[in-house]
Amino acid sequence: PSTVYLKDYRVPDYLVDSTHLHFELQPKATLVKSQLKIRRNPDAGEGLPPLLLDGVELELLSVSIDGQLVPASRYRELPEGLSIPVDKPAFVLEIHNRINPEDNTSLEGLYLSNGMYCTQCEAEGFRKITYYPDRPDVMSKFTTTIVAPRQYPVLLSNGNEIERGATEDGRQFVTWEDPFAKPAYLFALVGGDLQHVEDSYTTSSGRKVKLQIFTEAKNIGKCDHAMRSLKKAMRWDEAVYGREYDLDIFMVVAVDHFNMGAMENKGLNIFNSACVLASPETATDSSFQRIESIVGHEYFHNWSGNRVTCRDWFQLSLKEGFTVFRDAEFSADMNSRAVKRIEDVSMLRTAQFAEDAGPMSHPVRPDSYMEISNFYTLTVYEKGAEVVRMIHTLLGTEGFRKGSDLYFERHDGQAVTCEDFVVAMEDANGVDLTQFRRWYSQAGTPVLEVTDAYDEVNGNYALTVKQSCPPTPGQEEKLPFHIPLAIGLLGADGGDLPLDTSGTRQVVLQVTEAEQTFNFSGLLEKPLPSLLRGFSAPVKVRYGYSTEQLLFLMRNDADEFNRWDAGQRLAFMALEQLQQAYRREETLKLQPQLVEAYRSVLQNRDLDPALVAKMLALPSEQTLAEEAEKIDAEAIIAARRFARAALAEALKGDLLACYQRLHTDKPYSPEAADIAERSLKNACLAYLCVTEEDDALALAQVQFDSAANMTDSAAALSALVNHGDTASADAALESFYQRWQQDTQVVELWFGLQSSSAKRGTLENVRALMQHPAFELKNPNKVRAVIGGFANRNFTQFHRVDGSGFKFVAEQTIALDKLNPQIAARLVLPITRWKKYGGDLGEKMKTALQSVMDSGKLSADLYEVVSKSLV
Ligand code: HT7
Ligand code: ZN
Repeated sequence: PSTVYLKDYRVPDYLVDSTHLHFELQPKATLVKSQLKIRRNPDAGEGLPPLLLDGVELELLSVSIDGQLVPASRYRELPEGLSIPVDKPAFVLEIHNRINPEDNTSLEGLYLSNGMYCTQCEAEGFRKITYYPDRPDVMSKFTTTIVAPRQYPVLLSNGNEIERGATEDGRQFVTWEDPFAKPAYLFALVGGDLQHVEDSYTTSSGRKVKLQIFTEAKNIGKCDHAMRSLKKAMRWDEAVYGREYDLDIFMVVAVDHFNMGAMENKGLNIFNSACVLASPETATDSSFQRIESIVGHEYFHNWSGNRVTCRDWFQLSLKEGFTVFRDAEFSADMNSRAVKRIEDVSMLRTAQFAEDAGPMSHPVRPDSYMEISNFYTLTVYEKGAEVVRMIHTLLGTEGFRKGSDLYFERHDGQAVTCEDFVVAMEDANGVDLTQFRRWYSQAGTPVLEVTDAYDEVNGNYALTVKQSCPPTPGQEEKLPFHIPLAIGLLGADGGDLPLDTSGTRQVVLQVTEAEQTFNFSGLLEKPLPSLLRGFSAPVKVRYGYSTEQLLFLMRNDADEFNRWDAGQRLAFMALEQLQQAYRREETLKLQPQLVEAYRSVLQNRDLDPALVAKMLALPSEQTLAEEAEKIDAEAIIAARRFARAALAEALKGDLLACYQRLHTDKPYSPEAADIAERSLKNACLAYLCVTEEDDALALAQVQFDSAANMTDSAAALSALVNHGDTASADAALESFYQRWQQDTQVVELWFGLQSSSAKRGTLENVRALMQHPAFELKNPNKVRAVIGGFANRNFTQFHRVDGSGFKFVAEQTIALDKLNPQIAARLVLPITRWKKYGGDLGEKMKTALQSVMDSGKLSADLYEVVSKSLV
């Protein structure tokens, strides 16, 4: 596969003013007719170069220009496209081709999912439908006619329905027209036997929008939460960004086979069923919250992505980073802000930091790629969102809004760059973000070494910040970043000290140099710094906090995020000591201060219960692995297991009291306050079961037997699966499956609970799950639940010292690559980080990775990841 470089970007030679598509749906031979009004791009230079169209796995039937058939000898079929000679600056091109949705297991282009036709065109899937200039800077007005037999009564595409009727041979047709010009990646088509729920939304300017969610009949009772979330998102975007919806209809369709979470096609969002369908009986609280955020995310793309789109795929973070920032703020406003931030930062620190330090490390705006699908990454999405958040922090809420207003106004209907976004922010606020731009071009996670000095004679406090950034592939040296560092200074009474004469108690320091000292005067006591409040930048902060100082921050910091973070640092230090003791074969002992800190958190009734649940959770094994210089999996597992057991034993009285207080028979509601209480209650249950005591396991059994919602049921099942005797776990798993076997989303949860269990998810059991009738290698959700659950969420079994876990992932990757390259390229990721492991385990991981490389011809997707990771 060849490499595409950002520096090689050229404007398109030809533009497409209108696109008329005509589909005759058939499982193995869908006929596609496209009529494109093409004209020479005046910005592209002189002459009439050949028209180059992208096309992959298409059966070409005919090419006509202005109604005249072009003989096959005149055009050239290329390995991935078509080259057509051009002799006039404007013409109508008509192409007929055939495609095979039934055999399309890549889930890009047009495919069948459980008998439903659907499309996925981002990033480069449209070229699997017909020949087209499949690039985001070619924007066209689409009209789409779908013809299908009557067993597919619902036929949908983008925009408004303008006509429907019957064909002479008894099939039906529907025509859709999208009034907004769009790139091909936003095209969508759906055909199936679907039901829908309907509602409406009146925009602030008084326009009534029809809202419809389509799904198979059996899931029609699972659409209410998504509908409520959609209406909340529409209201929020009006209130916070002044953005209204622009069509008269907004449709959402749920499909079972989908490579990602959802897709923001104009007016016709397509969702992975797992990211839209929920009912209290079948979905957990985290699934409810995930749905709210993804429904918001896709809706927000209507402005940040569709009305203003990307010039090229290197600019992906322009829409994704901005939209993740928007959805995170939406979720924070709908739920607990601190808890949302903790969840996002935990994920960033664990998985994005690991990506940034690994072989596929790339900037938020990559410079090159072989396969763009590999760059739908945590760096582009989550770090990209942090970059937008930092702009928000630097400009303030009002300044950011002025910037986003200017951005949308200036670029509505255009395909633009990250640079255009930053320039709009600068122009609207009269600021200079020149140095800040390095966040888009430099990869790697910056590290801040912070030291301080207090002069009690003159009350001066000096905070010195040294920044550095480790080398990443192709970037040995980094220039200093512009880092907004939010801080507060705590006095002995735990309150924030005034930082200047105006009494400000929190400041955002502008860190721009490799080393910089910030001075604060008039301080009557030596303060304790609370650094990087709210995680104001995606960096690592090193400061030599003592145990006492962390305990103090945990109790007193005005910033809830930093209270949690102090607890994490404390736990991390304790786990580090345990790992060392384990390696030295010493008796393990947990710091008593940590136990007491957890006890007081547990007893603190003033804190949000969801925050308490987060504060009680030890850093995950993956987080510990990310922080380590070299990963010692065995020591990490032993240390964490010991600490958890010691905490459970020491705190069992408090855990039980808290569990009993929160375990009420209140009816289920997905409101934030109720979710918070359930999260703490179930965190207590999980800890109690770590003791393996009969009383605790009996609580789990009773909760499992009587639960009236999936959150409680799944939490109890998880406790039984991970603790206690195998017979009870077997019985619980079996009864759960018997009850829910017809429900796809619950079965996925059931798979995931087992494959990610240290106790249950042994390699033998995971292989057995793959033989289960409900498992399907062609369905990414099943692969993510079973194989992904094992490789990404079962640290213990995946790291078995014989390397069998790595070998298994390699085998499955090879098998999957034949069906779905995008998913194969993601599945392989856990075995690409072999360099971070010392000794034998690292060697075994590398051997497994090499076996993928040596297995024969790989897809471009998989080849890129494996070849870059073997260097
Ligand atoms: N913008 C959407 C991206 C997407 C995608 C990309 C590659 C392959 C399959 C895909 N499905 C959806 C999702 C989003 O960020 O909203
Ligand atoms: Zn997105």
